[in-house]
Amino acid sequence: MSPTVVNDDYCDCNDGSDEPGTGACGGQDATLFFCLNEGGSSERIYTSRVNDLVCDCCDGSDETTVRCPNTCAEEGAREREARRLRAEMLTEAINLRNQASQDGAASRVGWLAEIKQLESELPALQATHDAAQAAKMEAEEEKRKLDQAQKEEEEKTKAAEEAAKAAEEAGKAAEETGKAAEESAAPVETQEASEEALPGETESSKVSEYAQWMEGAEDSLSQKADSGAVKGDQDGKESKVSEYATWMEGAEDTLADEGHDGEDDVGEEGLDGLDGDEGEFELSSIASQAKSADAKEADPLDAIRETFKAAQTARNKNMEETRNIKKKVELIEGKEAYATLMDKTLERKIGEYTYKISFFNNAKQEYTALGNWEKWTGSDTALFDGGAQCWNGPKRSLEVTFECSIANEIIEVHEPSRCAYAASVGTPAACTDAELEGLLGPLPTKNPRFEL
Ligand code: MAN
Repeated sequence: MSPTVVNDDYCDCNDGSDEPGTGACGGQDATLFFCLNEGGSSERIYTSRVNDLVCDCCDGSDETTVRCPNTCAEEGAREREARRLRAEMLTEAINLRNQASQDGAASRVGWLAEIKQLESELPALQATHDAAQAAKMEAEEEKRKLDQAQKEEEEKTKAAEEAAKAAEEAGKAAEETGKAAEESAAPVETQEASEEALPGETESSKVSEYAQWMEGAEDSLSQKADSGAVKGDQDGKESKVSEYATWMEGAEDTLADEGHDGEDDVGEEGLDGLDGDEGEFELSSIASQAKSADAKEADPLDAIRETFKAAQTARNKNMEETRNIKKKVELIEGKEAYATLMDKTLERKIGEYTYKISFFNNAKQEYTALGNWEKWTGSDTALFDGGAQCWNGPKRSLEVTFECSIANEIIEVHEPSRCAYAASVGTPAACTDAELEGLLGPLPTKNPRFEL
């Protein structure tokens, strides 16, 4: 191409390279107009801005037809002051970051030591747990057996009570029979057989024993009715009858008081009438009930269970602490300066909502969950997700971008799409040495912003 086509105010090349000094090739960003801006920051601008009658460069070099005053010295001074202030803040922030980084590293060492300690304590806690668990299982098995035995005993007692009741009824029937016999003056039978049939009175033989005895008593009563002598008989059967009657009276009271459920206390009257072997039988049943009531109050198994629970809690606590500390260690791996945010909640009201971000746990918009800490997504970005379900939308989530700042603070929160939030969080941890170095050097050349 002939050199005459350069800056002839006619665009010959698509990349605008033939018109760097005119606006003829506007609309492309491959070739930009450069203003030196002596005393200020040099700048590249779109060629469409050249000779558009608007002063863009502080030295006025982009306009040939209008006179632009040179403002570079003032602009340069303002920029240098802004950079100086930023560098000052950054120097302080970097000191804070370095301190935080050291503290984070120290915390990490401490956490690793804690993990080691916890892990060394775990085997003993586990052993105690296992022993307590075995003791509990053994005691429970023992109790199960005892309960079973007690149940059987209770069933036996119940059966005996029922038998006694039946006996009472039979007794009444016998009395009636006796009366009838008396009335009809039936022939007297011998008593020998029934006398022989009275064995030692044991609980188990009580029913049949009673039946046998009752037969004899019946006979005896008929006989006595005949002879007119009820008292003072030498063979003692009459005393047996009255003894039974006394016992029965007591037993009746006892049963009435017990209500047959074995739960209520037995009244004194229930015990008064008890006498002899039958009495002992009832007493032992009452005693066993009382015993089981006591057992309810202070079951030794409770203590064994408590011991196990305590051992389990201690073991689980150890394991949970280890897990939590390991999480912390992982979280700040390579990001030690961010340890200052650990367990810290930053809060800021933006628009109608107060946002709360708790590191590294969860984020909230008022009481609405924006999510739980999920992970780092980059060197200075992170994600909270799984928050409250958005009506007709996704679960809420929050993306955090960390920015260099002198303090830990929420700078901004917005909602780029419904229920997907983005926060900018300032922290010294995000400050870089590179930025400070840049600020301490010469003013950089400005480039156009491409968001146009
Ligand atoms: C609430 C807030 C808003 C969100 C809507 C979605 O009003 O959480 O941020 O956009 O719910 O319904």
